[in-house]
Amino acid sequence: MNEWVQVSRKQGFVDGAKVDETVTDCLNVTIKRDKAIGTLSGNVQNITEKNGTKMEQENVKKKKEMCPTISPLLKGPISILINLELDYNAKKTNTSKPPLQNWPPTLEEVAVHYKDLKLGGSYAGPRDCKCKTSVAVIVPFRDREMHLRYFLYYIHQLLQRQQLCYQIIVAEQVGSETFNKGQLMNSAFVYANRSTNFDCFIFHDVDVIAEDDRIPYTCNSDHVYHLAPYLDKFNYKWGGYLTVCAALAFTKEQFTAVNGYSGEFVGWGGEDDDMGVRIKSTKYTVSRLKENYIRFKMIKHNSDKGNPKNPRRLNRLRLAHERMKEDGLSSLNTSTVDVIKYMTHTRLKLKTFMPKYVKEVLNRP
Ligand code: UDH
Ligand code: MN
Repeated sequence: MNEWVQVSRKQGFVDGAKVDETVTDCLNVTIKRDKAIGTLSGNVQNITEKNGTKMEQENVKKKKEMCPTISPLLKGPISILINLELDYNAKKTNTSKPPLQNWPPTLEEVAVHYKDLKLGGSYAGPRDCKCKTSVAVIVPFRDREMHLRYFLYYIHQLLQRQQLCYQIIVAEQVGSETFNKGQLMNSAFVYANRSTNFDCFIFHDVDVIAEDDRIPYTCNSDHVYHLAPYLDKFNYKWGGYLTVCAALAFTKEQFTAVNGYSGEFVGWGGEDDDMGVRIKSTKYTVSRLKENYIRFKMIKHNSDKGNPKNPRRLNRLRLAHERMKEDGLSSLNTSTVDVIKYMTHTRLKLKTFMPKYVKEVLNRP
């Protein structure tokens, strides 16, 4: 039996303090802590006690009942506050509103708000019942700190109301290479499987936020589940494309069957369409819910510097079928520069690699 380690919040400031203890994550699997990051004054995590709080010990002793199919904590629509310039609906609503001050909350404020999180951004489920599913939420990321603050503030609330066990894993690309979302997501999937036995993996854009807590953040073993087809940016209408964008849920079997995402789409576009083709060639289909509460906000933003539109994406897509077996999880060779455990999330710092065909194109005289 692993020992519980209590993570307490204390006054003070310890930034980047390195701690090597072993901690216990949401499913009672032992993981190595890579780093404990101190946060702003008034909210620092210190490892204080090896045998855990009384309440945690009692929870372990007492056999908990399974949580109900429908969580009693759900409230339905979530009012999401986004500063006006970042909101697609701003023009339709009240444009005279002043910008929100001190918003979105900082990572430290999010950590203070969600008291039951464990280091690394994981949650062991409600105190009074055993969660039915454990979910890894994987977020490809670079240089979107503001979006991440919104994302974390709202996602923890939703997942906890759904009585799930979960961990938020942010896969951050480091270095100056062009953004490679596919490689980041594959790498985070491999990382997640190493530490915990998750039932479900949700690949989620950082700028997309669910507007209702009834939108299930779980998996379906028969279908790859496309959570977020209805976005405010497109008036909550789905165009019926093959692409599977914004948020997508796979079981381990499903993600393995498609060999993960292609690692060959460099820059913006293509990898989501390619995933649509991959899923189509397996026994799985894509499912989308139709209830009118399936609504997502997308935070408005400009194009990112390191993520230009990929001019070769359509060309690559034509070869999607042929490449599927060799290109993806099976060809992954990103390097992990660091793993940082915040209270709100685990951050993988990853270096992606340049696909061979891109190198060849760049090296042409
Ligand atoms: N992402 C980052 N950093 C980057 C690029 C992408 O974190 O530099 C991640 C992030 O999770 C984002 C996701 O990758 O949500 C998808 O990238 P995106 O937001 O650029 O994709 P989207 O479809 O792009 O939103 C729309 C084009 C943006 C140009 C709009 C000009 N008006
Ligand atoms: Mn976006």
